[in-house]
Amino acid sequence: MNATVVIPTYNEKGNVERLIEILEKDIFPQVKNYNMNILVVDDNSPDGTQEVVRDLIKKYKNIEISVGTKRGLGAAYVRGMNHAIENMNADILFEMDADFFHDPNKIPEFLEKIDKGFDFVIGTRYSQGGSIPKDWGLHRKIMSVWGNIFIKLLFGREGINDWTGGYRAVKKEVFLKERDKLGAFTGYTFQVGFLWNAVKDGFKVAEVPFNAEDRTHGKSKIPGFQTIIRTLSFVIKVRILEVVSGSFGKFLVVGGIGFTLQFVIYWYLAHNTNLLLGVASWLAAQLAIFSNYNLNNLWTFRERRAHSFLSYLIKMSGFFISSNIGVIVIQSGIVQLSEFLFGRKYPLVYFVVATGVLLLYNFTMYSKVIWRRKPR
Ligand SMILES: Nc1nc2c(ncn2[C@@H]2O[C@H](COP(=O)(O)OP(=O)(O)OP(=O)(O)O)[C@@H](O)[C@H]2O)c(=O)[nH]1
Ligand SMILES: [Mg+2]
Repeated sequence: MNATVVIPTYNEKGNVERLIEILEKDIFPQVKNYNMNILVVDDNSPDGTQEVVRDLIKKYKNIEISVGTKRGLGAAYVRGMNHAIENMNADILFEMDADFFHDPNKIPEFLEKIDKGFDFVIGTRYSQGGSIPKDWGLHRKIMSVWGNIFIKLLFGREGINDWTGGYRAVKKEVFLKERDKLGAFTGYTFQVGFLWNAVKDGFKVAEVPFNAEDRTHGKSKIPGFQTIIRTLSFVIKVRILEVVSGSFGKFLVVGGIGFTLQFVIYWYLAHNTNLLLGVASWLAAQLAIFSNYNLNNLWTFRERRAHSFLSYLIKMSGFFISSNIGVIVIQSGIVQLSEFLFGRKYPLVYFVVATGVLLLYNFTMYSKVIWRRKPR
């Protein structure tokens, strides 16, 4: 198996030579079951990074360089990983900064995780055993810690504690699968977007904690405010899309249709008949339940839908019974109690309040069922 450490560089003359020497002399000899290679991805750094690397290429046989125009970190990684797979036969691709932010001593640990069957191994600064640089200014520490907490909370994926870090090892299959989506990502969005898409596609993620070190050479490119805003917008956008297209979104759409149906019928009965409002609400609910059952059966729970007509009827009876408990006890109950207490003056208010409480009740039941079926 071949592993290539892909190192993007922009003006890293002062770092890249030292890093490559350490990799070659101290780290690679510790790795027994992989052929280790290095690919420097330089975007025509004006400081002479390329010349330094070309000298090292003469010295070591396992180094290559890919030169191109500067189009951001995402584009550099896509170009580099393509090069590593096509020209260097890489099975495993490492992401690593040139500035010693990433402790090279951890490389063997990443490969152990790969050997255990993980597809995407991430270095983490935010779990036990990891840390951010002690000498970072307060401003940068706060941005880094809170940015990551925000992303972690929004994504809510257990066991992933560092979404923005750039120290990683991935199997080439992961890169090939996600490649087309990556070129457009810049800055942190590349790291977040790559990991997010891999997680969505079911690749297995493991973590390796490491202590990040601030650069001692070269210019620090403190992340611009815009970069951070762009990354956070990306996170919010993909999460909303996920919720809307997921079963919870479908549940809400189905419930919304049911609600509309029930409301129209209830409104008609309230104004055109002498039925007690509780009875009118209950009758209208029967149509909503019928609609909810069928839409959920055909759409939300498509994979688990009833296949024979008999099981369709049995499931529907169960659904009607459980739904009616909510509808009679909670919804009609509140509407009827309100009519007794306040008279027939505000049918709309009674109905909206009752339905709100019903929704909370349904949602609680729903998440309890979901929680029971998928214990994590
Ligand atoms: N090829 C290429 N490499 C880049 C580009 N931007 C950054 N890099 C490299 O990517 C790695 C990470 O960038 P850094 O400049 O260290 O960014 P940072 O870690 O957020 O900030 P500092 O460490 O404080 O500078 C370094 O090795 C950079 O040289 C780019 O546009 N093209
Ligand atoms: Mg850095």
